[in-house]
Amino acid sequence: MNEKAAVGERAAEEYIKDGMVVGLGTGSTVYYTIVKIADMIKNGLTISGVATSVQTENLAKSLGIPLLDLNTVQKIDIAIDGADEIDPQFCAIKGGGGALLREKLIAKHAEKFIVVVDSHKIVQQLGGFPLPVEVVPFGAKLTEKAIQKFGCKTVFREKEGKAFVTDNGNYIIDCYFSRMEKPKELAMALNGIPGVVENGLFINMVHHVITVDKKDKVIVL
Ligand code: DER
Repeated sequence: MNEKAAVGERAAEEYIKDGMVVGLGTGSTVYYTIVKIADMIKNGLTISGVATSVQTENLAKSLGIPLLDLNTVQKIDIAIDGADEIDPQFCAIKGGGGALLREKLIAKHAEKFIVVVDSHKIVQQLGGFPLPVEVVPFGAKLTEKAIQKFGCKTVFREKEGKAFVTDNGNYIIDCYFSRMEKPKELAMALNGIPGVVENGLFINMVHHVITVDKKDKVIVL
């Protein structure tokens, strides 16, 4: 079974209604949601999208999904996105694709935030996946030192041998924690460091998770 396709498409079928403003996530799982939405538009659905990355913006445009500038939007009815890890309390780590800042902004302002993940993303405790932290380039090495004080190994993300730069012109530091005891407190503390723009911990934001159970059945949690 292609779990990504199954959960991605289910999200579109389950939640997307005529007239909605839809937050379009970033990544290989929500890709299937976006393709399904385009298909539904071809069959008469009317929605507008707000994209969480340039990558998603290009994908949506290529599929004929109408997009709005986020600053012209009064309300986001629903946002659908993937995640790198999510625990039973629906705390998630996102940012594997480097889009966490725009994803978190849109998720926060959406009336409903849906996460689509294949089964191996469901974990009992966060931290197996490194936590992405977006930092401004100015003083980034000093910001990294401040982040390390939280007990993690840090690696500046690279792409094709050069520093990875986000859609917002910032760097990503991937933070490896042996155990992530208190994600909520960690998220707040990290954002208190001057130079940190945002982190990939999505706490108390997820309304529903669509995944696959042990019997290969798509379920909505
Ligand atoms: O970068 C992100 O936050 C993505 O949503 C990521 O977390 C999920 O990407 P995937 O669906 O390709 O695994």
